[in-house]
Amino acid sequence: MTPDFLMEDTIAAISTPPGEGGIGIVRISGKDAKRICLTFFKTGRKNNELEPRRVYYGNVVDPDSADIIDEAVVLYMQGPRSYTTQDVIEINCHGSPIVLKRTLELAISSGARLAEPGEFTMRAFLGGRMDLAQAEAVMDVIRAKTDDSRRVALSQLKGGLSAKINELREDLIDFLVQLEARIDFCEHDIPPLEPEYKTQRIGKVLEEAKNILSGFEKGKIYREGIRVCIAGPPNVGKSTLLNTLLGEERAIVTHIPGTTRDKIEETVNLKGVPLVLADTAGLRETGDLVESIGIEKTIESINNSDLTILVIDGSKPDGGGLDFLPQLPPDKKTLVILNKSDLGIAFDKTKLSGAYKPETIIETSLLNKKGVEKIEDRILNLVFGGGLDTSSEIIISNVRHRDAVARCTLKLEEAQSSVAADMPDDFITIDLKAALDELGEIVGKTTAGDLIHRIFADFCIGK
Ligand SMILES: Nc1nc2c(ncn2[C@@H]2O[C@H](COP(=O)(O)OP(=O)(O)OP(=O)(O)O)[C@@H](O)[C@H]2O)c(=O)[nH]1
Ligand SMILES: [Mg+2]
Repeated sequence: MTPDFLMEDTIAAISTPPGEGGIGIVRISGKDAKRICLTFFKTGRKNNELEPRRVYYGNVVDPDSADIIDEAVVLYMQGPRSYTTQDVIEINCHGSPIVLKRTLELAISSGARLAEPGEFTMRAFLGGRMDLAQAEAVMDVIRAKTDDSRRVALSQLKGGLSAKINELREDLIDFLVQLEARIDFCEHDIPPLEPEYKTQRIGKVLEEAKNILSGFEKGKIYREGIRVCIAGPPNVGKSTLLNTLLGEERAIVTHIPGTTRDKIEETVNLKGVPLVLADTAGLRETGDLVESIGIEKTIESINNSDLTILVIDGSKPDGGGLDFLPQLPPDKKTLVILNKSDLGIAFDKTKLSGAYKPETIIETSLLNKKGVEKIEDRILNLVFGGGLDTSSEIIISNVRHRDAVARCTLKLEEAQSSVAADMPDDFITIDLKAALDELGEIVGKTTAGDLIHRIFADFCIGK
């Protein structure tokens, strides 16, 4: 792929979040960045020039009206030693939406084009400053929900995943060279490879690829969080549970059944793991239109969750009304909370024993904050099976990477079958080359242009 035409225009965008702030930054990247900036940035010196790696104080001035838009500090980073590998200008203004908009408009009227989402990082990739997996990690660092999420993303940004993938690619290439040599030259020049040797070489890469795959679920959780739906009959303490886990009075709690009508979603940090908690409308038969829409949302939320916390009123023989509960999918991870234990447990737990394992049923009194830690431990246990170490292993978190590794393992397995069936080496090399391409897609060595555009379209503007 020739990246030149994608790097041709000079692009500009507001790189700080919308709204008011102490400072706001307009970023410009491309060969005309400096010229464009100098058409409206005035340092007040005789020669209005910018030297690389220096910081300049001056004014942003509309060249047509001579109107001073704001004071600003400008940094000039000369390519290739910049984020995008091109000339980059950062104009630090006051964090005012109007100032930033006017400054961006001046950059555009002076010849820059409005950057597309992720276009600065796409240039960093196309310019060879980072590979595709690293570029994708930029957004994961920005969006990290907890410190552990950040650590996983940063390790990918620093090239941890890329190094592992490149190691596997090198292994495959090295083996392919040996096979190709035997295809190209006749047998008496080089002795053929033993089938055991071939199996061992492919098997090693296959095993490592499978190891990477097995860490995906964990990685995805760090990246996106666990979606937890709190559901159950009305008035059992669902909103109390949300507030307790959140540590603030987010949802309204009253003694009136049907208090929560619309779904409330909040993210909490549970020992480094992001939980996206949804408090929902209590499930019951109702003639109320608003409430029945809320109940539809509850059922949708249960279906979309990774984990359902079913709260019931343990002090009542009927659990507060279990008849209206939807059939939970059998493979759904579920935790059952028998709440209000301070009033005595009247609910017969054996009613649950067919459907739920005893360790997933917890008695609590949320009013007295009893049993909360147990809930937290069981959530982590259900999702991770206990293990929670982000420091040592390579963790993949991105579906695109997972799919590529999965396709790679399929190709390696096909190659193994060809070896077992004593097929000629050219058959084996076809599968190995396909496996190699799949790994190349992760780091961007064999990735199609339109896919690259799609990947960066998921970024925010100005990054
Ligand atoms: N005794 C006792 N009362 C509790 C406990 N937990 C919650 N409550 C009370 O139960 C009532 C209902 O609590 P909510 O958290 O609003 O219940 P909910 O399930 O969200 O109810 P809806 O939104 O109506 O579906 C409130 O008066 C709470 O104070 C508990 O452990 N013990
Ligand atoms: Mg509620």
